[in-house]
Amino acid sequence: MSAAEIDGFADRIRKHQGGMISAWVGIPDAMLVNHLAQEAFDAVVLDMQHGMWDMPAAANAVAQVRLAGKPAIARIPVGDFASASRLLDAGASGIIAPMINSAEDARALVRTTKYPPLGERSWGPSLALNHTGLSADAYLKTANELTVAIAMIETRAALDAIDGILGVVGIDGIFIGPSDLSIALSNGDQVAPNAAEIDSAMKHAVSCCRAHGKFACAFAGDGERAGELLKFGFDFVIAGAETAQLRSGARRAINAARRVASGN
Ligand code: 3PY
Ligand code: MG
Repeated sequence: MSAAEIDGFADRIRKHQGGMISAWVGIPDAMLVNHLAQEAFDAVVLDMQHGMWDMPAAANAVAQVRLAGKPAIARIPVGDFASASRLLDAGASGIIAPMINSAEDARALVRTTKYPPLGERSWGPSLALNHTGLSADAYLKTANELTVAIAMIETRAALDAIDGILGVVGIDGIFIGPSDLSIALSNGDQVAPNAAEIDSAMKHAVSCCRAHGKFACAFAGDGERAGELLKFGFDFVIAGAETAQLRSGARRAINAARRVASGN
């Protein structure tokens, strides 16, 4: 994919062009990202909230994803809006911000991810200019459109405020965190990301997004669940974290070797 096609990601997701499936990587290694990005994922998310990425490693990983012709998206740590603009400066195509619980939180995300007049993102996208091939002027004029700001909905407060969050100009879409949402809705009783109550909340979130003309993303623990979420109408889903994919791939290989060796 050319730089223009990679940067067309924001337009494609805003127009709901096909359910997208993304990789999700928390192990802070750009070479691991290089391998995963060769698979038929539509994007790669770098998880800086629960993954162990620091900024230089994340910037290198963004470059590896783009080298593979894909858009890179970064999930920042809670409230770390300063990192959001640095990751966009490094060439990320989008920012996922966890625990956005109010329209005010959503406005804080927009402030650092969008240039005026939408926000007050500070200037300094040297790597993004290299990656996109745009002049400074062209980047300034298009960056708000070429990148997406995504608010995570994963608490009771966020569900209650979802219309207000979606109504903030500059918020392009939402991302449901089903594990935290299940903990919140059960008052700390369980982590049950696939529970029926979460399904209802997710379907409700998709319909709110449609009403606001915005897109909906969500985390799924594996491919089967990701398929279900696409059927709910999500525009962009995760099909499991790389750690789970790595371990299940290893388990499958070991089991196959044992099965063949034992003649079963
Ligand atoms: C959640 O399920 O809470 C997430 O943040 C997805 O990783
Ligand atoms: Mg979460």
